[in-house]
Amino acid sequence: MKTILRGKTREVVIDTNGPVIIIGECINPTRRKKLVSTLQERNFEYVLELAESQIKAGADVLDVNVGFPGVDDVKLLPETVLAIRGKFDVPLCLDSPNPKAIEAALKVAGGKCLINSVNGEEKSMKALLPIAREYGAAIICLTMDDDGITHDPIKRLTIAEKLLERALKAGIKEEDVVIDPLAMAVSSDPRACIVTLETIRLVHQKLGLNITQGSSNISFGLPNREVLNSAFMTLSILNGLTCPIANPEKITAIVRATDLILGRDDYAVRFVENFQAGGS
Ligand code: THG
Repeated sequence: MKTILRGKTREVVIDTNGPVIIIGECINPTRRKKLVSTLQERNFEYVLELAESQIKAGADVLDVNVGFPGVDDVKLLPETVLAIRGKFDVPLCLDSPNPKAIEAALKVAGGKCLINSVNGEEKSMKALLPIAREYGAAIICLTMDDDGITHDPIKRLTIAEKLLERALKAGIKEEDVVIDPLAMAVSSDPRACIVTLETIRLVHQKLGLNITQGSSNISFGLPNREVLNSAFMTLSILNGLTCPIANPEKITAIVRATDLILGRDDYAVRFVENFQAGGS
């Protein structure tokens, strides 16, 4: 399965049989006070710094999340997208719970974006699937619905199947559906990661779709987050994860190593390139 995303001209292919595509997570106000204060002043210098450093570190796509209390994201998300677009030809993953902000951003983004995200709630599907169709965007589908979050991987698979069916009905192509199995903090639920890993395996095996996740979520509240995130990344990729949302400055080396081990990096070209670029 191939999901194609585009910046202005640059194309990125997320291929279930290809190397892992990293969606950079850092344009996100969670734990970044400086991002909130600069965005409040409509100063996009810091956003552009984060974009550049992530691309250098191996991000193929950038997640753009400008959510903080009191924000008018219908205005700010498109403004941020335009600032990034002015300097970088990279596909964008538009991360907002507000469908109006997503639509406003899609209007100015051009190329082919990834919408982050729809979920199995009726309200969410009704609002977002037509927008994805209208703008020709790909869409991340979270495996939760009106009953909330289930801890049963088979039920998460069933929600993924429902989302796929509804997306197809709305005129979205199968390859433009990307499933999120839900990665959550293992500090508060000891089975959180194993449920996610099993969901990845099932979605990969039964649906063959591309799979994303907010990989760094799992280590909230724990020390040595990098080590934990790395271990989880490797296991997730083995099970079928193809396009994690993660911090490229911390995760690219382990992703390249895993691709090499899994036979997706002939002659270790990408692994060596990342090492030579000083990447970790
Ligand atoms: N699924 C989807 N989208 C998402 C998430 C998801 N978007 C938001 C979030 N979850 C993923 N993004 C982040 C961004 C930052 C962090 C965690 C998740 C974070 N970063 C640490 C920091 O900046 O200090 C660094 C983490 C590290 O050690 O690498 O905590 O689940 N579809």
